[in-house]
Amino acid sequence: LAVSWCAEDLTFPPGFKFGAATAAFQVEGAWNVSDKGESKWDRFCHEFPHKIQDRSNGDVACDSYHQWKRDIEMAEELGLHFYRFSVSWTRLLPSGFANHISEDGTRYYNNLIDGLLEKGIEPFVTLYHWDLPQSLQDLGGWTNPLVADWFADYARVVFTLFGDRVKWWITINEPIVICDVVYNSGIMAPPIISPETGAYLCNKNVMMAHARAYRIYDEEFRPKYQGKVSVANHHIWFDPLTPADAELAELARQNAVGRYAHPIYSKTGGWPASIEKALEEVSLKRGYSKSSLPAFTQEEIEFVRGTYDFYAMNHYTSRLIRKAREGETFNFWPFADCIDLGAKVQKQEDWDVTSTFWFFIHPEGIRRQLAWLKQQYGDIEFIITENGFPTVEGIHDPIRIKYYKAYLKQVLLAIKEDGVYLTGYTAWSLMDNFEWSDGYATKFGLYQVDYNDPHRKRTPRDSARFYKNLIKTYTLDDGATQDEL
Ligand code: PNW
Repeated sequence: LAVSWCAEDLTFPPGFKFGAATAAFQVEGAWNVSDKGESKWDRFCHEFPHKIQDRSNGDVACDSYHQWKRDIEMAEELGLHFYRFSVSWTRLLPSGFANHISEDGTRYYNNLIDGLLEKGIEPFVTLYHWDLPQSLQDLGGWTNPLVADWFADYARVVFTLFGDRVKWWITINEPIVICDVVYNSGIMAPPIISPETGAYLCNKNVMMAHARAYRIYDEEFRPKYQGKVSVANHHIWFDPLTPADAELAELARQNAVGRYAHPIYSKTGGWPASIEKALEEVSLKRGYSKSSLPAFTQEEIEFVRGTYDFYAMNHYTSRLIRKAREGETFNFWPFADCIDLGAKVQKQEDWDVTSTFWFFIHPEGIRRQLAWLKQQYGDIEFIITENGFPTVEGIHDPIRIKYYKAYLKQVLLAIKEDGVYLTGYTAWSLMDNFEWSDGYATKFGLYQVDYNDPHRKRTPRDSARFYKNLIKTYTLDDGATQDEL
């Protein structure tokens, strides 16, 4: 596609909003301060230190529990329109259940929310970013259908406490990671490997839990607060390796995207038909009596369908898809291959690699993904709730700036050329933080965090200056430094 660029083309539409994100477990620390309960990630790091690259944990992390004023100051320095952060379930509900609400936890989030609003920055709040109470994990966690009840109770508490001031809500961050990555890989909490059962039980339960929270907001809180609620889905863009792999690539999209989006965003609801069929076939072939993908009742289909006010997408990278050859082995989905579809993934030769094994650079992927979503689910409002780049060290990060520029240029193309109704963009992350199984070794921050400093000093990287300038000027057009990745 040949596009001629003029200065105006590199400008974001008026009213477009820029933010940055973090998540509770990755930044807060204070894992057992006051009455806070234990989460599955606290347990995982303490019990299996070897599963974390630098044998670290979230006990102190960026100490945002104590440093929240500095976090707000950074958001203000950048000129962010919104700050996306998550609530720690066990900081607010130490037992995991709504029988007791922590005063300390309530105070912490009130301070953060009020402090942001004082500076004119909108709080954009995720209810669940992977830190399930260990008490609920002990009862089966996301594979137990009762999780929808527990999550609904928790959501109602959060909406009740903070709904007067928070207008933007994400129920659950990246269901595909909570289900497919967790139960296929063993590299995340809990380390239970159950690709043929656990991943699919979780899939349905997460859809139900999201819908319960959405319906609660819709019925009990929207009339007085008029906020917006969605779920943040993580999408890797899949391109076919050869034209012969086109059908398989589309099936892989339905498996990675459709299995988490179709029940909510499609006109018909429920699972994507192609996936329902493919997974039933493979389950029967494996000797199960029925599909591993649990069916929805008609009532459940209706209950989940339409439970969104906008589409929230996290996006970082792309893959090429091809048919597996006879006898080939599979790496775990969705970072890699999909054994259930007989699909192998690889990178395209000209895509640059990064310090992170799952992360290849392919800016066009973000545009293609948005166009595909619009074509599948219609002309709805989109917000990019995460996009960002990993490095291992340094305050000077030209490569991160290059990544942001290249991806944001594709975002502009999606808006201007493809007519995607995209109203906001979120950089991951405001600061370096606990990058799950990478520990503190992988850094996504616009701000560097000094983990040797007891106060976890934060220092802006060059990319922070780039982002600040973008938010101020609304344009990517900065002349000579406007280069391609
Ligand atoms: C997201 N993938 O995770 C999470 O929401 C963040 O907590 C995390 O720190 C960030 O991205 C960077 O890793 C990902 O399958 C989950 O490609 C899945 C993938 C990528 C990132």
